Amino acid sequence: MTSPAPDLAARYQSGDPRALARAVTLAEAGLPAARPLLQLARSGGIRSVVLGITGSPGSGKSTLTDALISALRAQGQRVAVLAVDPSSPYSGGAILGDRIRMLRHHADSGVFVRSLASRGALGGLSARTMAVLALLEGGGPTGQHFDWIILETVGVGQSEVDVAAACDHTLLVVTPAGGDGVQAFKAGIMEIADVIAVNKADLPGSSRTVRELTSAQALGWHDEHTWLAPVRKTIASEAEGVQSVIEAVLKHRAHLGEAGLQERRRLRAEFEVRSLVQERLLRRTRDAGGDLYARVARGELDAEAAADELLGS
Ligand SMILES: Nc1nc2c(ncn2[C@@H]2O[C@H](COP(=O)(O)OP(=O)(O)OP(=O)(O)O)[C@@H](O)[C@H]2O)c(=O)[nH]1
Ligand SMILES: [Mg+2]
Repeated sequence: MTSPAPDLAARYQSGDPRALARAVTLAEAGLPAARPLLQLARSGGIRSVVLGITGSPGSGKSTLTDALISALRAQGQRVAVLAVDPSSPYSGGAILGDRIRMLRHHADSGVFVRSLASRGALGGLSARTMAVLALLEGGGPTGQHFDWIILETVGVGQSEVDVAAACDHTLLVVTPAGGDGVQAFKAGIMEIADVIAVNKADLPGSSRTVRELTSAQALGWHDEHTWLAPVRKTIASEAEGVQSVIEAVLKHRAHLGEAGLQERRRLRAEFEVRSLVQERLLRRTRDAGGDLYARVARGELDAEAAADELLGS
């Protein structure tokens, strides 16, 4: 078992980027050596705007992230980016491309970029992603911490629901429908978005897409307290509309308030712990289940009894 260098915690707390990188590696691997660092990290409380970005493959999430980094840096904000590759065929070479693009921020000590392979047992975001987010928030003394942490994931399968559970704010990136026909938005997607960017607004159909989104929101149940995700047009490749996205996120943060933010953090912790429970249960059922399944298949044991046996063991 790897244990951290004795001074790792001290270097991590002092804001040493190499210590942070090492801590992230330990947490990503799920090594016990990360646990004391994580406790340190979490004792620092809320210091960062944790923004999840999701949306279909190719919608412009990485381009927008890159533009957000530049805009935030221009305002003196320190930014960490975590790109989660759900290991789907969609994003095959894209992570490498993203890395290259973000290299222009590489020499900037106010920017920290890291890619993670998603090893979530269910193909979603794993508890390890949550641990890495906590490390990013907790590193360095106040003033040298990251003001913003951006989590980019491809919106496939479970991951876009997970991203909402993992972050303070969720930015959904969509693209104009183009041509004819009403754009179909995946069920549930409107509920998880706190801010919506209609990116590629240089392409035809963006105004109609904005209208479709806002009228879909108006149809849903809401009262005067309901947060309706602001819909903003962006041209990420030209860095257009980026400031209005930042303002919309901050408006959502003000809407949440201190109590709302604390509640989001509690939900994030719940998500993390439940992910760990799920992973462990899946591992246990995979490792211990072999013969049990054959017995169920042969009619020797009913499935409910097999489940009891696995959970009780
Ligand atoms: N026309 C136009 N193209 C854009 C815009 N923003 C991004 N793109 C292009 O869209 C393509 C995909 O952009 P990415 O930023 O890689 O998209 P992504 O959502 O991160 O993609 P995945 O990570 O693979 O899901 C690239 O070729 C970008 O240059 C935009 O505002 N307008
Ligand atoms: Mg990308």
